[in-house]
Amino acid sequence: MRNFNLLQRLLFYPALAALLYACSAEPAREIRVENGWIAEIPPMIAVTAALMTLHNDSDSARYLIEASSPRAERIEVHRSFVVNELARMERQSEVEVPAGGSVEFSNETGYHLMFYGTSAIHAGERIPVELRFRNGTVLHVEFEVRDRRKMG
Ligand SMILES: [Cu+2]
Repeated sequence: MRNFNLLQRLLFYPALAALLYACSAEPAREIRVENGWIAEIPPMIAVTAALMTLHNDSDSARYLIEASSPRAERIEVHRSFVVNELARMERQSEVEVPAGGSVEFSNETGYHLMFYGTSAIHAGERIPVELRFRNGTVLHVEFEVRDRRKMG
């Protein structure tokens, strides 16, 4: 019995240490958001869009799958494009952030976060946003609200 306990302890502590290390060190650093911001919207309009740059400092691709905020009923990941001179946008099930690389959410790439059911937000406010990745990473960030005429 004593030998069994010793074996258990030898197996258990490294496993626990690895788990604690994974919890404390893994999630936050490998993916980061730069320059996240949301377009200000006038009262009575409940839809707006947010832009950002996602950086992946890890050595494998990461995939953004979901976003949410206490200030929006829901957020969808979109990409806009032009078909027959008409602007369209399409929901994305995931956006790849390449290993050691980045993805811009901008007017150039068309990627944006679409906020639905947003109460009036004003330039200068900071809005908490949660970003979820396919590998389980959850990122809590703040987006600054800016005048939409400066969007792009
Ligand atoms: Cu959209």
